[in-house]
Amino acid sequence: MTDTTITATTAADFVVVANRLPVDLERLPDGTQRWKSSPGGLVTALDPLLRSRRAAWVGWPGVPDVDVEPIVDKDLTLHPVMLSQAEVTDYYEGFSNATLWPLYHDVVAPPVFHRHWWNTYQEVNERFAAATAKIASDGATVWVQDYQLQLVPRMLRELRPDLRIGFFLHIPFPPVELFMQLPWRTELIRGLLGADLVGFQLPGGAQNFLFLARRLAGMSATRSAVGIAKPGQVDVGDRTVRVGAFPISIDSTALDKQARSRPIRQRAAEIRNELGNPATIVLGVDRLDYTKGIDVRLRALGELYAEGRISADDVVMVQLATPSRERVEHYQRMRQNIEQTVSWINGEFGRMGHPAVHYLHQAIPRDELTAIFVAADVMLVTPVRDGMNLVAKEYVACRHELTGTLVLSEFAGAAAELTSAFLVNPHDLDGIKNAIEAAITVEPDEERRRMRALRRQVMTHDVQRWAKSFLAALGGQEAP
Ligand code: GDG
Repeated sequence: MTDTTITATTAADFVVVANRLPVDLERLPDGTQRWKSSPGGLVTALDPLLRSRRAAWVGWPGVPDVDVEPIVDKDLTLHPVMLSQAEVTDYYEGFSNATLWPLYHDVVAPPVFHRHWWNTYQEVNERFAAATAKIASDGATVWVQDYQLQLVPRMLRELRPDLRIGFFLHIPFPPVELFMQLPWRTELIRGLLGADLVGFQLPGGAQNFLFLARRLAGMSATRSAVGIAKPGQVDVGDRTVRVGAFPISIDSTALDKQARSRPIRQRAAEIRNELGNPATIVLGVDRLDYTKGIDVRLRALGELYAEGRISADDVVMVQLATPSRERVEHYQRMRQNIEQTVSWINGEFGRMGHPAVHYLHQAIPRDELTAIFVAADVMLVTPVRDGMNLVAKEYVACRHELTGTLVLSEFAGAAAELTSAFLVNPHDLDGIKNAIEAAITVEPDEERRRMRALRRQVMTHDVQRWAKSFLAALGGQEAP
């Protein structure tokens, strides 16, 4: 142990390090603050592991300029990392979301490179590493999450060589030619190589990383063995870094159970009614992000209405667009563009009291979202690039009656597993239009066959299996 101030009660054997804590701090109008739980997929996935040992979570509480004490939430210690408003601007909105996010998503928007953003990214990563070093017990397992914290593995290893460190990237790892644009490319690769295991969603990301480790950091890398949960390796001095693909998933059993429950089924019927009982409900659910291809699917739908291939009397679309990164400039322009397209479609093809597209720019409660998945006949998931896309898997988990069709972009990580969806190239507008039409008019036999195959994959490959296989590989074992 390098830090003698840690006591038995604060030292943790298992530490998750993520940009955000699993709870958000909320500032109330009267100036007081309170914690609000925001249980995401990661918390659900890790829940059994977090409960079974002395566990901690290091992350930012979501509000700038507040320095709060650690809290214990059902046996899990939460360690808030303080970020100033300037750091949120430069590290989070800047380097993470205006440099790395577009660069890692095939530069669908031009990445912006600013040296002062990079400096802040380094400083904030150092703060996360220091906070983790302080609370991890001797030989603890630490699991660092995602693109905001790629320097943490190396920084943490320097502070605490005794730790076992895993890193998982939730977004795509880009092709070598694109990654090479980054002025700080070598530092990032070296940062990741501080881990014992670096995990990606797909084997392609792992391969890109292995190539770059050899090229930029001069390491000797073995590429041949890369495959799902079969890591390749990079030799870094006397250490070996394992590299592999671990496609993330959802808590399929819990969602399936919820979708079968009476209140959800009742609410789904109500939603259908509220939408005017159309023959077909088409659904899109996304964070409002330019990678998600919301514009592409709206355009496809609009052209189908315009050509009379579908009619707003029987086909109605619901597009939920959760507000996201609203202070980043590119997101503001994209929102305007999408909202204009929605207005165009409704103006041209809607009727009084019967819009063709129901568009909500709001976060919806989880139960309501499940009911919408149950109500929808066709799910459109058309990102131009996506690490995985959990929405596609969630829709499948809600379709126990084997009805419903999924139109899925080939450029979502989920397409590698969900091969029985109607797969589309999101750049091919005619292809998307044909797939939407095919999904709406599918024969019941084919609909069932496809959904059965999709469910076989989603129900057996759940998020618990994902976490277990990553941690088994981190512990030096092959995944079960
Ligand atoms: C990143 C990667 C990767 C959406 N709107 C509401 C709501 N959601 C939930 C969905 C789903 C989650 O948010 C979104 O997950 P995705 O995977 O679709 O997308 P990202 O946020 O971009 O996630 C992605 C993921 O990390 C995991 O590794 O799959 O590729 O980009 O669970 O249901 N939930 C509620 N209300 C909403 O309005 N309650």
